[in-house]
Formats: sequence, structure tokens, C-alpha cells
Amino acid sequence: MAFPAFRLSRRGAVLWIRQGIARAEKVQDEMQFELVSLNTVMNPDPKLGGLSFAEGERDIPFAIRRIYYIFQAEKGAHRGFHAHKKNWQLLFCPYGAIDIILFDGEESCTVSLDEPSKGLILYPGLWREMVWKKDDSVLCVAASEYYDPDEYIRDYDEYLQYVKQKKGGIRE
Ligand code: T46
Repeated sequence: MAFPAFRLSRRGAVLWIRQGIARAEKVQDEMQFELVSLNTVMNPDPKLGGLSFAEGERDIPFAIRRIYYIFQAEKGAHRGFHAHKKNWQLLFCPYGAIDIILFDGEESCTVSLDEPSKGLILYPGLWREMVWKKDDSVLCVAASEYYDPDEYIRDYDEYLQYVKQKKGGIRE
């Protein structure tokens, strides 16, 4: 596993360090999420920082229909507590640190988004909770679908029932 994958390239007189995106760490096949290293270009002058990016249908397995971000949440804040029936999502935290707790109806797992270059691809069907580890951490999301409240499952018992039906092979 190569996480992150570094590549050196010359652009004019400037030497950049670029991390290619890597579908690097498939944390758990069963749970249907992927922790990836976003394309990252660090400026050679540390005062100028870095730039990370991901392209829909190239770096992530869906076209992006919507972006949103969550800001000004305090350390200790908990959000989420739902699953999506249709939405694929890329989550990343360009500033701060946020834990993403995932549950698939049987197992749970926590992924820490604590570096700007970390991206978390969530397939539909995972219950998620987000926990702010630092004040003002920013959670950015690229989603495959337009906003549709009916596509959310916000009731936990309903979610367990949904998972049971899916595992039994009943599709919508
Ligand atoms: C998710 C996690 C990571 C809209 O009107 N349009 C939108 O596109 C979104 C995402 C939300 N909203 C409204 C719905 C609620 O009235 O914004 C309010 C806050 O949304 P919610 O309580 O769902 O926020 P979180 O932080 O619990 O969850 C959000 C996303 O909704 C969800 O898709 O996966 O972030």
C-alpha cells in the first residue's frame, strides 16, 4: 500500500511535490468505504501552503452534483446520525480534525480526517456520525446527488430494518 504516493515533477523553475490520488487504503471492503489520498501540490515555499484536489469520475467513482461544507462547529460537536439510500460522497477536512464513525448494521469503524489530503469515499447505505475533535474544523462534502430529504434514513430502527432487507436481497 502506498499512502501517500509521492511524485516529483518540475514546472518551470519551480519544484513541486505532488501526491497522486491513490485508492490507497481500502480500510474495510465489507463496509464499503475508501480512505484515499487526494491529489496534493505543495508549494516549495512553505509560507504559501498546499493545494489538494479531486476530479469527479476520475479520482472518485461518481460525478459531483452537489458540494456543501460544515463550519463553525465546536470541539465535541456530534452531527450526522443518518444514512443515505442513494448518495455517494467524498468527505474531506481541509482544516482541523473530525472523526467519522461508520456503521453498516453490524460493524462500526472510525476514520479520522485530520489532514487536508485525506479523503473518505462513502458508498450509499452507511450510517454515519461526525465528531469534531477541534474547534472550527471544516467538513467538506462532494455528493453524487442533489439534496433530497427523502433519500435520508434518519431513524436508527428504520436503518437496521433497511440493512436487513438489503442483506436479504430486497432492492428498492
Ligand atoms: C452527510 C453529512 C456528512 C440542505 O438544505 N441541503 C443540503 O445539501 C444539505 C446537506 C443539508 N441541507 C439542510 C438540511 C438540514 O436542515 O441543512 C440542514 C443540516 O443538515 P443535516 O442535519 O443533515 O447535517 P449533518 O451535519 O447531520 O449531515 C450532513 C449531510 O446532511 C449529510 O448528507 O452525510 O453532513
